Amino acid sequence: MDRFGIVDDETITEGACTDIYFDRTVAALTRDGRNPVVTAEVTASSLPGEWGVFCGLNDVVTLLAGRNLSVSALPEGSVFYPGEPVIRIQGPYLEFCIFETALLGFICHASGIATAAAQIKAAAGGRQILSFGSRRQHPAIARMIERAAWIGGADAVSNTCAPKGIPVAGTIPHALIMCYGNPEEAWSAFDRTAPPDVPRVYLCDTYCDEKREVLAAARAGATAVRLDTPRSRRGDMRAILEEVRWELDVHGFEEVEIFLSGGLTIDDVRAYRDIVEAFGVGGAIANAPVIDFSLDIVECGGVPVSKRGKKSGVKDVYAGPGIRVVRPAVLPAPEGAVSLLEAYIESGVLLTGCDMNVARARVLAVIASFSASEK
Ligand code: PCP
Repeated sequence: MDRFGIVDDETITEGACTDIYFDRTVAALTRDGRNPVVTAEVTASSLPGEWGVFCGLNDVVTLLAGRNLSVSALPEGSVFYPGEPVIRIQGPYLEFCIFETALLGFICHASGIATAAAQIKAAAGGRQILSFGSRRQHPAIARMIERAAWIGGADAVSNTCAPKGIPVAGTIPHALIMCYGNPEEAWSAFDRTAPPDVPRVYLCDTYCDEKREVLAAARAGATAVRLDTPRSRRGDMRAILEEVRWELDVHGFEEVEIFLSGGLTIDDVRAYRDIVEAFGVGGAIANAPVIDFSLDIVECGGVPVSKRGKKSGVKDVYAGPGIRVVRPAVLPAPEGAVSLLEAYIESGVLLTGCDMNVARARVLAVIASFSASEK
């Protein structure tokens, strides 16, 4: 079934979602009876910022478990830097040749989203980030998007297909206000039907000036007001936000929080984090540039090899106090440093899975250490 242009799980699992040159490679090697034992590494030579968040390993281990391969990797949610191998695969080349396309697709996309979410979360300085962007991508990958956004540090996500355990947040669209013809009736209808634990966040930009609508919302019982002011009306968004805050405070609604959404960038989050309690971020997370990972054979038949521009031989990533370095795995670890690569598959046997909450905790710990070192 490809009613929505979707490649199904089975096609991916059997290696049929691949670049055709891998089919040609399999044909050539099989005909000539060649299937060398190799080590391949996955690295990114450059990143959208200084660091990236590694994500999508869950799908890689699902794809490769049960094959005659051993796989080590940085744990999901690890912050990584250009040139560091994030995955190491060892075994007969034909065991994974046709899976390269899907494997890279999994991690390029998920890591791009997790990296953007983490950079935005770091910029938010403790304010909430909500992932609102699953509508910016094909619905078939909504679960992957929300998982990656969560691992990257988003506090909640909007898509109801998010993996179980991720908080799903959202209140009302402009459509509800259109259906009632005025915000007051729409807010009231939402209030009467939403479960009690759903925060009463009222959308306040539909027909009138924000300042007027937020006061009406506060009087109607809003716990927060959401401004989704269209680009054409923004002018000076900072001034609008300050005015809204002022009017809420002066009318006795100091506890009513301000949420902001609509085309937000990381710079907007940085610019308004002192006055906005939560940001709904769509495209800036869901449409994040992919991380350009590539997979290269670095050892063939026990001999270090590489194409031009790449370093041959099996590598390891080491970290310790003041140390972060990639070294040939044949050399001893630098003093005081430990290898960051962990075994996930040993001769086909899956050793451990990837827990999204553990991965997220890793990201949040690094973000906290970055902001501590900025102080
Ligand atoms: C949606 C929602 C958020 C948007 C998406 C986040 O906008 O209101 O603000 O995505 P973005 O960061 O990529 O803009 P609309 O499509 O305007 O939805 P609606 O009018 O139904 O609220």
